[in-house]
Amino acid sequence: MSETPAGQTSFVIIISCLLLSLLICPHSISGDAVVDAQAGVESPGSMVDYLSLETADERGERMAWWREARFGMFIHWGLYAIPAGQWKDRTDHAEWILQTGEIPVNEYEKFASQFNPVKFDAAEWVRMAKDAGMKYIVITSKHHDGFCLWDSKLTDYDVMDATAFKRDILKELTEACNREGIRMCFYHSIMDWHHPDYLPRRSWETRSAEGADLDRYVRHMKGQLAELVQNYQPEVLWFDGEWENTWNHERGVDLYNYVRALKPDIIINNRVDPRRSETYKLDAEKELAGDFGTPEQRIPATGLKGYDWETCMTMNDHWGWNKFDKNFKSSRDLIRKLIDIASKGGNFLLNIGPKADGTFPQESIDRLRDIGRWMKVNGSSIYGTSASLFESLPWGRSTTKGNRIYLHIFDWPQEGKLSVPGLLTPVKKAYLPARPQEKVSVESRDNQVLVNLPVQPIDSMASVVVLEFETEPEVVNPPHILGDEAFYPEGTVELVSNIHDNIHIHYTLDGSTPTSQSKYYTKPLLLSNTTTVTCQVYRAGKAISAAESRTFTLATPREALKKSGLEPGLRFKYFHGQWSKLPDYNTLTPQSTGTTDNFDISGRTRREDFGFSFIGYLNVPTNGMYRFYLLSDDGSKLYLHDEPVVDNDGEHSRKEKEGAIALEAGVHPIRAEFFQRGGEFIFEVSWSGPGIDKQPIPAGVLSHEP
Ligand code: FHN
Repeated sequence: MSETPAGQTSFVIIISCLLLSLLICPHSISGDAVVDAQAGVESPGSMVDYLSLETADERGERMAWWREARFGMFIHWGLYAIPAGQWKDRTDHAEWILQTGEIPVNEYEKFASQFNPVKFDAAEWVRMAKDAGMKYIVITSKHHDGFCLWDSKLTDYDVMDATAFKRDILKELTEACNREGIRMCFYHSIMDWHHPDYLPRRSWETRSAEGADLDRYVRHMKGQLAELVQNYQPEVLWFDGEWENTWNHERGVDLYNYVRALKPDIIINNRVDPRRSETYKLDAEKELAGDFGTPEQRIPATGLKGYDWETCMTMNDHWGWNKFDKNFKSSRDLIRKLIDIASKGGNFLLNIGPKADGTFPQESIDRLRDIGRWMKVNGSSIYGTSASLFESLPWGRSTTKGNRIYLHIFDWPQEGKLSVPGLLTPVKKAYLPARPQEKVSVESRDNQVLVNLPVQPIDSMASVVVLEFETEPEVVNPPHILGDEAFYPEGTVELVSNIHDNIHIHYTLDGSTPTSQSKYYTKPLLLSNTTTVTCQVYRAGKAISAAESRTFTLATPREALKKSGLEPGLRFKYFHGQWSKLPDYNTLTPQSTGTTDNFDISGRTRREDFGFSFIGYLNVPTNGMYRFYLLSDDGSKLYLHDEPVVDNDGEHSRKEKEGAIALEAGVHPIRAEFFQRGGEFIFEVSWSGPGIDKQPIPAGVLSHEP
């Protein structure tokens, strides 16, 4: 793809505007030059649309190094390292301390004069990342607090002008990375709690928003991104802080294209776009900007199939340095998380929160060293691999690369006999990367392969066995048994195999293991009673997969209540409080109460630390199985007859959970609870049922006691 001339032109305009604007714009009180950094640059949206123009091959070429790398270091470092997690009587803060400690900006700025990390050694940081087997580093160029770790011409609120340190941290790190062949990447927060033009202000702030101009802030942010990209050539722009109501999809797409125009081969995460979910999907009706998904502090159960994705995770419980937080994950846990992520086709971005003096916490150093030892021997089972061909392995994980399968053994088999189910391709040879000289024999038995290993585990962290084949290996997994666990009045079950040539799926309905004489699957099974379905894949009359079994239950509809005189809508209670999961609202005094048409949280009076409880009745049109859905950020729960039907509790980004219950036609007591801690928030209650496609529960079926 050719570089867009406009991209070059706009950059020249950007820099000339920067220089011109610095001559005419006074610094604001907060140290941010209120600079119209992008005055004269093409208006947003006039950028080349990289999202739709790029072909799959071009994208594959651009993503190649990132997919090969699989493992990177995240670094959260900035002024927040100075308080080290403590503010007044609380010690659970970190990089959010300005917000969680409600520290006024002009108070927080004082940390800058204390920031002098004299022990900072970029070469040492990069060496520790490289020795740990990490291939890229993502560091916070600017976190939500707005403080810049590079010499920005667009603000004095940076390490060169506001601190005694006066060294360009990003420049030193970039040079060290270039020397060591490590890819330098920048985290950059869209949300900026310092810049006078960023909106919204924090709910507790007294700093005036008078004259704030978000479009001017966006031009400022683009100007700084131009500095970062042009001066340091990062390989990834890792956006964050995209969830506030002033940022939207259009701005995200524009920013994505703007940064691509600055450096067409750069990779950008999905947090440039508030539409991000944990999958990354570029489809017509719901285009998402961004090149990879970013599940945080979690590993998606089956990965994000068909997408590029990266789990980011802390070693303890905080991103930024908190000297009180000793809850570090063990080296073994971190190695097994790396393996688990790679076995699902993802990257692992493991975080370090350096101390104010510029050193890594010793606990982090120790874990990096242990991981490096393991990676030195077994890194080939991670780098450049793709997801496991096995849907699950009872003793561990696996990854795939060409004509090799890497087995990662967490639980060592009895007498060293490792069973590998469903391998259809003969094994050419097997060996141990940790003991290349040692012979490893393999034998085939029924529908599994037995690998004869030493009696004792090879590596307590995780042992790797390589299986090599003449061609790319083929694996048959146990059939999928698809259907709703509980059904009423009838249930439908489908049996699906991951392979299709010359096979039958034989099954039984009495819990016994099928044989070649059992019925085989030709169309969906119709159930009218509680049934256990057991099935197995057969080829030429022989079982080639493990058996799979699932029980489906005929549900008894909950009886409707005899109610009259109900009034339309729900009762609600609104609460203030800070929770990490739903409290027992019955024990709390509400800020306000009232009635509302629906599960409506617009009555909130702030953006953080609030909750709702909605109570009333749901009028169900006919007997049947009803499915309920809760989409929320943060936590939520739905009850019918005081029985939890959907549990989406906890602090999390937007996430939907569902649950089903059989109901008789008529009125049923319903209760929904929600809480919001910080960041983006959303709360939606939907349902589906006989003749009802998935939709928000309409007001017309909700009522409450008068
Ligand atoms: O608010 C940030 C948080 O401080 C941290 O940077 C994480 C890392 O991915 N991202 C946001 C929370 O999702």
